[in-house]
Amino acid sequence: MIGHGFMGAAHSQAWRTAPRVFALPSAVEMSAIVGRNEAAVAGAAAAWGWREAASDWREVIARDDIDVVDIVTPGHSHAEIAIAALQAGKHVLCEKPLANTVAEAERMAEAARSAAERRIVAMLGFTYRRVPALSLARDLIAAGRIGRIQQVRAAYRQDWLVDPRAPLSWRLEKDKAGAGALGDIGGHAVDLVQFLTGQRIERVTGVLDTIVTERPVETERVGIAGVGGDEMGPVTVDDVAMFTARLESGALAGFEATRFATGRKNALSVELSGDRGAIAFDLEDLNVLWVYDRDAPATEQGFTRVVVTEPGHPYLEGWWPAGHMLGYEHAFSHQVKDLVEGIASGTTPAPSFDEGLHVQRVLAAVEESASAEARWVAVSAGTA
Ligand code: 4PW
Repeated sequence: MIGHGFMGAAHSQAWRTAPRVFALPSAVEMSAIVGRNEAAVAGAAAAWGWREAASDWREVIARDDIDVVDIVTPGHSHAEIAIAALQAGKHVLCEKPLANTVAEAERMAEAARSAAERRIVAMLGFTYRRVPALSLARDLIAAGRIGRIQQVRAAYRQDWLVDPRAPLSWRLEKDKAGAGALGDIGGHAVDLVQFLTGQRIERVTGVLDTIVTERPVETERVGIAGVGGDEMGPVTVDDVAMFTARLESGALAGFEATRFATGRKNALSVELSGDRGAIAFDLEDLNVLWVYDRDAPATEQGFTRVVVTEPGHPYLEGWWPAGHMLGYEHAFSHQVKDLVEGIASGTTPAPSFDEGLHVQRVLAAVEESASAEARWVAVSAGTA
């Protein structure tokens, strides 16, 4: 594992847990965790169950006893590490976003395509696809249960930046994060809509906004928000992104990504409206999928609350008896399960780097649209 922040903890937990819950085709050995801060990475190794801590990722990637490289660093280092690992013949799991720029993402996708010829797997960590309710949603949509999708609404809403004193963590620095709410959480919404509909986004129009332009420089990294001091620094990314998109079928999708949705903690929500029914989901209630069937008798119409905790639901076979809930961390174990199975069969599990590249292109198109002044149409002042 390269990196040892929040995502390092989440992925480590999954590497420990998945082999105990699912019958995996290969054993998992948590060999080494890598980071520049020696004390911090040694602490992470001990706390999360890695056999050793290391400080040079190039040395670790070159080792014969390493088969898989899990990249959980900020986006600006993904391309260099992932390409080197694939070229060294290692399977790669890369946290989202694939990269910070389309050019980097293109090089990564190219490296993944050539690695695939050697049965080397390169998987991208858009983990929410593996929340059972969302996997179920995908299955229902693919089976035609809501018919032709005519409109989609997707939002990823958080509120950890509402406080203007919340510090300037790396997620607010363009050179490390690539983009703000747009890239960090909007990318999840884009991936989810493309995953659920099975369609790519072809056109977008959008706006970006930075509500608080200066914040205290981070003095200590704690969780996502961190701790700040007296020194101030500029926010170089967006706080809010709102955009509309046209899918391959022509259907319209509306998107919102924000860290200023006061009261919304981690609300990734999606609603898909079809000509036979509809599906709705909110990550803040992640065991539930709302399903609407237009064929039900008029007297019984309404969204049905499906509790996705039965052994027959996706990924549920390994967990608890029927009716027992899952949480945020479980999707990471499902990701490890699919990755290890993919490695054993020589097939890259979705999302591939090519899918990540397309998400990156969508985000870049939103940025381009947002920077084009021409999109704003002034409302006429009128005379009355
Ligand atoms: O990928 C996202 C992050 O960068 C996450 O799913 C949530 O928002 C948690 O942290 C940020």
